[in-house]
Amino acid sequence: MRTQVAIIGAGPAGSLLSLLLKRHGIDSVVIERQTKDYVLERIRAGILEWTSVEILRAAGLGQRLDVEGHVHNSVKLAWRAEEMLSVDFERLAGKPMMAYGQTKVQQDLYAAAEAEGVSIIYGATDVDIHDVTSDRPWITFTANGESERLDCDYVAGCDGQHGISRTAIPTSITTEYERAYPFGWLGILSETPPLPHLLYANHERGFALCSERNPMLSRYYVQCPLDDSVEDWSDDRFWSELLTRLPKSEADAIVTGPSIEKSIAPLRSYVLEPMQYGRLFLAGDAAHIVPPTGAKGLNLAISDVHYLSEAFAAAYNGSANKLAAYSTTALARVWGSVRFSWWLTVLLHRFPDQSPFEQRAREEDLNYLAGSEAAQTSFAEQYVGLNL
Ligand code: RFL
Ligand code: PHB
Repeated sequence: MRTQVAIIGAGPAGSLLSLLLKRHGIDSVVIERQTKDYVLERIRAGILEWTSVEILRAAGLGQRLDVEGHVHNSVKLAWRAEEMLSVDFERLAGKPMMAYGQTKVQQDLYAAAEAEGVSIIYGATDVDIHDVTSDRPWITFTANGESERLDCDYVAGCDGQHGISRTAIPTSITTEYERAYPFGWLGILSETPPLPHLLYANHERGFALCSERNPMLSRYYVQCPLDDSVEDWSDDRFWSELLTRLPKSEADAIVTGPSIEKSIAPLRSYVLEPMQYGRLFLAGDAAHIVPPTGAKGLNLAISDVHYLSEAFAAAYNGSANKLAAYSTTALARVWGSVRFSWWLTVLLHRFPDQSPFEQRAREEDLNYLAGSEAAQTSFAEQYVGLNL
């Protein structure tokens, strides 16, 4: 087989990249380890920056998003079980954000890929990348029991946190930046009406977050110890813990019900530099991970592939400058979100070894945010997403 761009991984980064390339008349083949249903069933992100909404619309994926996406003009922050702040995005940053689940984004991407004849090979194993420092790289993999070879001009590594693309870059030329956090998020979905706004809470028992997927589907999270398992958390225990961590007025407004999904995710910040080696370009979680506080992971995957598709288009039109600058361009935006999600994680969680001094300092950070329009403007700009 031969194509122009071989894309490894058909998550949001890989499948969106294939569509954006198609818009530029560039062919690609996407190689995905999992089945299509497996990818579609993963419950992950829920919040789109306005920049992401615009990129998805421009890629022709706006139809359902504009009907089913819920535009939010603000988020609320709560601390000390009583203080509350609502940050007004539209007024302070000039744009809102949108609640639209990653599950729906992925469904829209696969539907568009199918309608437009993008080639996605599911269930591929033993994927390996060869000769990326030559101008004729190639990929090998096994699909349907057959060994396959795919020749290409470029390789896009969009295979997420546990992918293999990253390992094709020699460690002698890379730098890894990492921060692991000593807690996880226990998340549930419940078929109950959500709060009308997003709410992040710092409480002495730990962080809590109220979010949504649609008018009859709520998404809630509580900070939990890393070694907890979902079996430790009955629905009753979850609701009681969530409600305890929220100010009373918010807790009173929450409608509880049976959970339909429950999972625990560890929190981690990670960046690999550079995001390029020869003709291999990394995008999305393959190159960087952020803790979910601040909702940046999916949005970075989207902005990375926006930059990468523009750079490939320019290269096929005879100008390689954007492709040479891709890693630097993408990393500038990545670090903005890495810093913001790290800051918000530290601000809102309880660390097992934190001192009373650190907690008071965090509360002061929140008091300052509440009292300063300049601080809220800075928060709003970063939450709704920096410009491309
Ligand atoms: P993905 O989605 O992991 O997709 C990578 C794909 O590559 C495949 N793959 C391989 N394919 C072939 N060969 C191999 N060797 C392969 N190895 C892996 C995988 O099967 C997969 O299909 O990465 P991508 O496309 O970069 O997208 C990144 C986002 O999925 C991720 O950043 C977000 O989900 C993070 N995230 C959030 N991001 C937000 O912007 N807003 C949020 O509100 C938000 N909430 C979250 C989140 C992530 C969470 N978890 C569980 C990690 C909430 C949670 C709980
Ligand atoms: C979600 O709805 O899953 C969500 C919302 C906000 C975050 C993280 C996750 O910061």
